[in-house]
Amino acid sequence: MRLTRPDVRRLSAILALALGLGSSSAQAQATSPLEVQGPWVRATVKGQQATGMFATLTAPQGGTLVGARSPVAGTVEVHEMKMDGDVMRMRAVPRLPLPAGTAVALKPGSYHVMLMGLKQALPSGSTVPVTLVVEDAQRKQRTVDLQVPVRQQAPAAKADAAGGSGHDHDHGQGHGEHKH
Ligand SMILES: [Cu+2]
Repeated sequence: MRLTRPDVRRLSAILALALGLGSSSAQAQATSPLEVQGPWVRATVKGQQATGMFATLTAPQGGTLVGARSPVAGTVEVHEMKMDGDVMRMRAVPRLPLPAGTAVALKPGSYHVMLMGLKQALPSGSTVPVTLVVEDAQRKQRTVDLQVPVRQQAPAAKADAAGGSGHDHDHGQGHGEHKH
């Protein structure tokens, strides 16, 4: 191969853009306080009020996730799910710390971005715009715009399906009872 390193980097940027990954990976690394990997929103059916968005977040310089918004939802909050005895409970997390260079997983049964007051059904295969609001290491608020694919389940859910499926189910049901 006679490709030099810059060539390779340019090539992968072009590839990423061609694949529609530009906003979540290549561009984000150059200009954003936040790297977002594998974002997805759980599909909903008509009449469903809420769902979750998941992704792995890394703030290279460190920061804090302080909010999110989306045109498809009336209210968007960062939440955490935790077992409280036998009951799975969900609470709002107004400030989610993102230690420098550390991947923080938003995933079913744990942290998630909660989309509430949905204005439409979100079918699998569609795309949802989500903006994450991050306070960077200098305490400046920055926004990260994402186009998030809607899926029935996590992209690589098979490996931890045994531990995660029960929570997933509770998660979905819990959302319906969630009052805001
Ligand atoms: Cu939630």
